Amino acid sequence: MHFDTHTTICSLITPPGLSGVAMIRLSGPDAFSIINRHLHSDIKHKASHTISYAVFLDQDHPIDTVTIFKYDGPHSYTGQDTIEIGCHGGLIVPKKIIELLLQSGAQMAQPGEFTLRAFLNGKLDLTQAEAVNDIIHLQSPAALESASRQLIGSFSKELSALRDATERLFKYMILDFDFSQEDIELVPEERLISELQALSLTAERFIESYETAKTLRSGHQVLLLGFPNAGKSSIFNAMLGYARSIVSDIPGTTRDFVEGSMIIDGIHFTLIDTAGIHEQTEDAIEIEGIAYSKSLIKRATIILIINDVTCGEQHSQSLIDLVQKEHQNVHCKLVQNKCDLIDHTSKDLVNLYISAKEADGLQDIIAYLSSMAKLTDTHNTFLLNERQAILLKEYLSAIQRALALTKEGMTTDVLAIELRSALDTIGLILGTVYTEELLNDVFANFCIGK
Ligand SMILES: Nc1nc2c(ncn2[C@@H]2O[C@H](COP(=O)(O)OP(=O)(O)O)[C@@H](O)[C@H]2O)c(=O)[nH]1
Ligand SMILES: [Mg+2]
Repeated sequence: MHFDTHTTICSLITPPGLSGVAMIRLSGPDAFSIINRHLHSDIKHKASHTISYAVFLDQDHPIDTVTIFKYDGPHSYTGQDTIEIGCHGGLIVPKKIIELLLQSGAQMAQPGEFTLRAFLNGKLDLTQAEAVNDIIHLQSPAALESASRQLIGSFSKELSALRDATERLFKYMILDFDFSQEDIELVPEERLISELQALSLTAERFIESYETAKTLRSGHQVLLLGFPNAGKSSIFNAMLGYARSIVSDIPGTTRDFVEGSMIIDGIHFTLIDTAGIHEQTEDAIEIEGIAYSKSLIKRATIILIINDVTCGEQHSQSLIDLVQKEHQNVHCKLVQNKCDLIDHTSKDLVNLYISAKEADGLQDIIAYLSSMAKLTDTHNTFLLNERQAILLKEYLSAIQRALALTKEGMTTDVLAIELRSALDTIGLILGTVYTEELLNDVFANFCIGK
C-alpha cells in the first residue's frame, strides 16, 4: 500500500466491460494539470463541483466525448484535487484514457487507495472506511441499514462518546493521584465502580452486536446433509428453482458440493448441497466429499438433515448425532423427504414433511429459514467486523481489570494504566492511532477503484 499522498493516482471506478458509461477517477496534487494535457480548455478556471462536456484528446486526436467532474480539494472524496471522467464504456476507450493519463504523469491507484487517502486526509475515520468496503460487498439487503449507519458515522459517534467517557475518568484518576499525597479523594470509590461498570456495559453491548453483524455480513450457510439418495440435490434444485445439481438414482452422484444463493426476508442464504455421508464407500473421490461434508458441518449456521422417509423416520438419527458431536450451536432441522411414497399419518409439528419430487412442503422449508432470518435484529445493530470486535474485547478486558483493581483498593495511578490501554484500543478502532500494518490489513480487501 502506498502511504505517499503526493502522487496523483487514477483508475477505473466502475466495473470493466460493456456499459454505456465508464467512470475514471484522477486524484492528487497534479490532477488538474494532468487532465489539462488532454483538453482544449483549462480546467483550473472551472468552479469546483461542476460538470463540463469536453473532448478527451491524445495530442490533437480526439479519443472520446466525455463529461468532466471537478472537485477542488479538500472538498472531494479523497480530500485532494479530483477529476472524474465519464467516458463511454467498453473494452477500448476507458483503457486508452487511463493509458494516456499514466503517460501524462498519473500513477495507477492500488485497491482501496482512494479511500486510504480519504482516511489519511481526515475525510473518514477507519470504521467509516471499513463501511465503504462493506457497502460494496453487502449480500443481504437487510444489512444495508447497519452499513449505511456506520458509513455516515453513527458508530464512530458512539465510540467517540465511549472514548470521551473513558478519557474523563482517566483524567480524574491522574488528578486524584496528584491530590492523594494530600489525602484528598477526588473520585469516591463507589462512583468509580459505577462509572467503570457503565463503560463495561456499553462495550459489552457493542460486542454482542458482533454475532448479529456476522449474520448480516455473511448471511446463513444452510447445509443439506443426508445419506446418498435421500433427495438432497432434488430439494436443492427445487428450492433454487433451477437445476444446479445432478439428480440421479445412483447413490453418491454428488461428489463435491454445489452452492446456490437465495434472499429470504432480507437475509442472504447460501444453500450447500453436499456429497452424501456414506461411511462404507470404496470410492476415493466420494470419501473426499464426505470429509468435506464434515468440514462443512462446522461452517454451517443451519443444517437441514434430509431423511428418506421410506427408509424409516429414524433412519438419519446417526447424522443428527454426528452434527451434535461436530457442531453444538448449529440450528438443525430434520426434513422427512419422499412423503409422496408413504401414507404419513404420523406427521409431527417439529419435523418438516415434504416431497421434493412433487414440490410439496418446500414452502415449509422456506418458512423455517424465514423464522431464522427473523432472529436477526437488523435495526439496532452496527456492522461490527472482526477487527473491531477483537479490539472492543481488549477494551472490555482493560476496563474489567480496572474494575477488579478498584475493588481491591488499588491506587488510582495503577487504574490509570489500565484506562490508558483501554483508550488506545478505541484509538485503533477509529484510526486515531494507527500503524502501516493496520492500514495494510484494513485496505487489503478493497477492490480497485475504491
Ligand atoms: N418419490 C420421490 N422420489 C424422490 C424425491 N426426492 C428425490 N427423489 C428421487 O430420489 C433419487 C435421489 O435423489 P437425489 O436428489 O439425487 O438424492 P441425493 O443423493 O440425496 O442428492 C432420485 O431418483 C430422485 O428423483 C421425492 O420427494 N419423492
Ligand atoms: Mg446429490
